Amino acid sequence: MVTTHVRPDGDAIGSLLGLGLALQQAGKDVQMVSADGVPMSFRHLSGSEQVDTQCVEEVDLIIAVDCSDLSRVGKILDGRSAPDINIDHHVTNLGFARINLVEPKSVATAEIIAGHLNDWGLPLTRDVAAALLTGMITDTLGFRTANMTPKALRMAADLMEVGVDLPDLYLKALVQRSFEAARFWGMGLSHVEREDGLIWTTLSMADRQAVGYPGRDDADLINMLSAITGVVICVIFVEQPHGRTKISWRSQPGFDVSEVALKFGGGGHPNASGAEISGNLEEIRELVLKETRILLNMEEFVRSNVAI
Ligand SMILES: [Mn+2]
Repeated sequence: MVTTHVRPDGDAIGSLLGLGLALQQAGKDVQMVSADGVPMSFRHLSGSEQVDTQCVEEVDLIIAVDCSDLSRVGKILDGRSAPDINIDHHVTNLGFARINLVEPKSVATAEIIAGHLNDWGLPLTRDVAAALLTGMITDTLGFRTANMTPKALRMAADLMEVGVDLPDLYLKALVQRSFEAARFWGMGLSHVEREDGLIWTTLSMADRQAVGYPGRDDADLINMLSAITGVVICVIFVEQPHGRTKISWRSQPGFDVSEVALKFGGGGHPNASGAEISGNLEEIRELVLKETRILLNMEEFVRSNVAI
């Protein structure tokens, strides 16, 4: 079984399909499992129709991809042993498996898999390349995040050489939006707030229902907020059922928001992190903004002193 994290993003699905299909090509009997299925924006990828939301059969080996800790895998592992293999690029990875292949310098888990396929004797077919390239495109927002490397660009080129259509993958994974998502953005943008370099907004359950947005995520609004001029750190609060709130942070290089996310039981990357907590939305917002302000002021203090 190959599995990935709850609320899968493009790297989760791309890594799941890329590794799963490559193992199948090599003659392995593979089940690909994602607790929350495959989001619409990645269903064009070959193999996505095979992905189950639970594992029904006995398995000999469990591989988790793009998961920083066991809780990210969701209910799939209930009653099963911990994963045998953990392949991930999150700096906060807890090394929860028997074998842990964690490469934080990789821009995506898909890049790690692409880089090792040959070592593992696995074939790079067009379907595998399309899945892995999708993982790299999405985690780097189209090769423009601060962690981009020449190595990653060369890897993307190698994946293109196999014959995948980069502009088409790019369009489907990153650019296209549903009408409902656009209206959901409108909700979030209408009450965005700013305080110096900190910007934040909230998407409530009522907002989601009003526009008919089907997901429980922020429809990637965070990426548009982080593009606003002068923003150093942005935070988005997405209200969830059962009194929970999902929080996402994005930051400029030099401001490690994964530290703040960890304080709230979450994790991620220095410039892109998340957490999910229970409690009163207003109280959560105050608490999270307070901790985020501390990070912002602390880092700015260090920077101004270095500048002198
Ligand atoms: Mn990833």
